[in-house]
Amino acid sequence: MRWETALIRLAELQARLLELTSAQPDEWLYRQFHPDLSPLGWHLAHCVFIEAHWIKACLLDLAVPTELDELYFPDRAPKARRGARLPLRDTLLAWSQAQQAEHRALLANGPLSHPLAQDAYIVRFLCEHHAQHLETMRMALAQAQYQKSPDNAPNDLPPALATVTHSAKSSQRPTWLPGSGISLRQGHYRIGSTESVFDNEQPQRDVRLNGCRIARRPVTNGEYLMFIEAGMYQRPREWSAPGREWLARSGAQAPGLWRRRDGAWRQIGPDGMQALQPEAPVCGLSWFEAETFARWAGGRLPHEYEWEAALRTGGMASVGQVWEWCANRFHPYPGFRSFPYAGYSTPWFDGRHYVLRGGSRYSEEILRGCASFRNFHTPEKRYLFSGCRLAYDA
Ligand code: AVJ
Ligand code: FE
Repeated sequence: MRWETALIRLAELQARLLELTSAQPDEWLYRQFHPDLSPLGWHLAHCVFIEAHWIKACLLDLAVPTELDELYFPDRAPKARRGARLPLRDTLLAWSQAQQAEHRALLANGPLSHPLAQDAYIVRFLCEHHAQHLETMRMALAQAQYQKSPDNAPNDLPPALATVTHSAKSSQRPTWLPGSGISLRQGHYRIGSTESVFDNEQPQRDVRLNGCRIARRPVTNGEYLMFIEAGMYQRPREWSAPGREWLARSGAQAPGLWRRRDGAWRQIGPDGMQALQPEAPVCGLSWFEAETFARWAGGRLPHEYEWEAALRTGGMASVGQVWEWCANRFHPYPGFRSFPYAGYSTPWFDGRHYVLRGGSRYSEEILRGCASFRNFHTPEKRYLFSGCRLAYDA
């Protein structure tokens, strides 16, 4: 990518981080809306700090004060302590804006000679890094909205019975129409990317797939309602052993971003609460819910390679509406080498993280609908903008 193009993109993402943070009430910059999510102010400052690390310290060999390391390197600062240690609003915003401008100025004179500057690599990496933090900030905002909008009918029918008459619906399952999906023939498919800034998408290679059918679109709210109305949250025996344990522990009765108001389901997003749209992709699922739903519907989750092959084959609709949980765990491709730092992927090849593909409607455009991009999270998370897609053996 041209250096100038990468710089324009970086400036856009910097501005978006600053705008999103500035738009929040004071107290919201410091609050942790979920134990696994950092305060909004921390995300902004972390992104600024990471820019300084790569541009000043690594590329230009400039001295960078080390006293911020303890707060803004994620592995050094426990999430619960981040809010209390952040500077006050005005200082935080002014510092961020000034640092961002300084970083742009340092890059403005053209490509630097450092190897990491080749093809604007580190600038592109920063853009993709910031884009992911922006989405996490939107997840935190959705949690804020969730807390602001409690269910308003506590003595209402239990959730499984709340929407329509239960008995008529309970035996219904989404019907898979043979031939309606994308047919992936047995054969070899290209996986990974040579252009991606991320180490975990490389090296690119061909893998052999057995062939499968994969739905053209993600599972919808309407289809997921059938799963709820069939009483699946009340039937632990239909879940896998770890799924059952999660179900008991979480007390879940519906997707993590659903609320019940006036006897009907609503969807929570970063901007507030909306009526649940039956045709829209279901959003806010844990991997356990996605996996159990797929089995109940007579199918399974796709392996991430099947997902990638199907996207490249064409015909997959609504990509970029929700992240889609895949069947498999996050793992290194054969010949994996970590860059630009070991912490981006390597710690998460721990057997606990599952892959998500696609991108959500709250993802920045540069992340959305990319064939090779691999997101990864632990399976109990349900504050993500996450859904799923059905696959079937051929
Ligand atoms: C790949 C989205 C799980 O946000 O924790 C951001 C990306 N890595 N800064 C995360 C990331 C370092 C990562 N996810
Ligand atoms: Fe980060």
